[in-house]
Amino acid sequence: MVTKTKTYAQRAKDHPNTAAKQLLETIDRKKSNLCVSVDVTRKANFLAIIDLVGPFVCLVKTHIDIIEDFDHDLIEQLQVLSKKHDFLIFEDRKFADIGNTVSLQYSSGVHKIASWSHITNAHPVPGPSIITGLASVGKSLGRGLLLLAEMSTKGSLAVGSYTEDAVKMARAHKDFVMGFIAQQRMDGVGAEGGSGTEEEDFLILTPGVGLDVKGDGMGQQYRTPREVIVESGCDVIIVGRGVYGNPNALDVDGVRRQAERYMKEGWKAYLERIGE
Ligand code: 5IU
Repeated sequence: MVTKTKTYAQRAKDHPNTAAKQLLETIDRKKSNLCVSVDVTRKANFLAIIDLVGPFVCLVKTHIDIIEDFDHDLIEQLQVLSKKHDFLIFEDRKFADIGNTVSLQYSSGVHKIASWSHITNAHPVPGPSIITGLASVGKSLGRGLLLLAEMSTKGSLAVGSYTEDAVKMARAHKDFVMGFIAQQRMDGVGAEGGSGTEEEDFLILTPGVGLDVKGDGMGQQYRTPREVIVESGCDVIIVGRGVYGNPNALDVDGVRRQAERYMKEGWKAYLERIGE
């Protein structure tokens, strides 16, 4: 469990992946391991929420394809907010096709994800060619890829040998894969002899985090920041509705308050984990 007890700053210092290094540096600078997931369908709401939570997050997670009035100006404004508040951008695209197709989905179309998203993610289901396909676009831009090793939903099939094989795929492509979407640390998973390797430092970003409810009635399962960061050794908590509530009746002070609350809980858990 090497990376579990190291500080974010120590890990940032010699991380070989540009996006991972940027994220670890941002976490350390802002003392925030909170990523807010902004799953709303109107551009104005999307930007308003990001401007409110910006001071409290290291990362903003997007689902750009759900925005009904998407335009290029939205991306420009998102980038302005990313500079203003000092956070990175993670498009939660969950690529899942053959290498050639994902390289086009990543670089082209309406959204041109690779041009603005520091981090994106992919299902390992097609095998290693999904990584090489995405790397052919993103690597030279200094982007990072997260593999979906596990999911937070009830009955997820991403368990056991599937998860182990995802970790093995990542180990073979450390130049572009910076970590996992998972529910626990992956150190040692799928490794010979069952131990983690000293030289690998995959970041674990974890959705399914909430302080007030345990689920959403649609399969989502929530755990607390402490369970995620201390007990499971993950690095970044991803929180959506727990922060922004009802996007159609935006409570401006409430959003700010919840973002600060989750940021503080996430940081407190991290300090406990590293023994401070
Ligand atoms: N998300 C999950 N669970 C997963 C993966 C992604 O919840 O296993 I992979 C996404 C879905 C949504 C966000 O965009 O993270 C969680 O939002 P809520 O905190 O509102 O449930």
